[in-house]
Amino acid sequence: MKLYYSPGACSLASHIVISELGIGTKTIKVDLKTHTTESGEDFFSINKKGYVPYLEIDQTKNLSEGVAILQYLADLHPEKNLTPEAGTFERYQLQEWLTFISSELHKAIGTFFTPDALSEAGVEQVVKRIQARLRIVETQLTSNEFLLGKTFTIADAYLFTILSWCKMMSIDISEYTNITAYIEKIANRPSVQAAMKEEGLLE
Ligand SMILES: N[C@@H](CCC(=O)N[C@@H](CS)C(=O)NCC(=O)O)C(=O)O
Repeated sequence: MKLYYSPGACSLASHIVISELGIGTKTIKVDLKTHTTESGEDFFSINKKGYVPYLEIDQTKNLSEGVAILQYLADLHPEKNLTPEAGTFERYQLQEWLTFISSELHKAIGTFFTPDALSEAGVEQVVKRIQARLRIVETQLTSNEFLLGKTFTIADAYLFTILSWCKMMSIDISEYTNITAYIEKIANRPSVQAAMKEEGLLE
């Protein structure tokens, strides 16, 4: 199995999950500016969507879309409890959060990777929307150690990855004390440290 990733991109969530599971998945770096892999292959010829994460499972199966990849990986090792079992109500709650992170946070915060695409008024509107969504996360973390309760799940790997962009984008999150403590806690997990080191994000 191979994971195509770019350092610090949304693919970090899948990388963290691979690290949590302790499976020796090969990781391949992709330059998203040129869409070439570290060995010089045209990434579009591997994944026609051209974006990471991308998981090559075997010669006949592959997956794109982070939310699908995260669930696929977690379901490989149910004993690691990174996701509630498929078919349970808790699994739908996990999917509720994964969808929220993907559509309400990932794409909104990701806008700032290309800030010139927005007018000043546009930036203001997007920041307002992000702040409203962050307040939802802040409230959820008031009584929950992790997004879904007492244990770390794939939703935490994803949320941590996206929240880590706020600093880079100069989005002020200092008023959210639960979120700030949560980021620090997740950042200190050995799996997260290992994945970040592998991506060259930590010494
Ligand atoms: N819908 C995809 C979006 C993935 C995505 O936005 N990937 C970004 C990095 S965070 C990317 O590879 N962008 C490069 C491109 O679109 O060419 C998912 O949720 O996995």
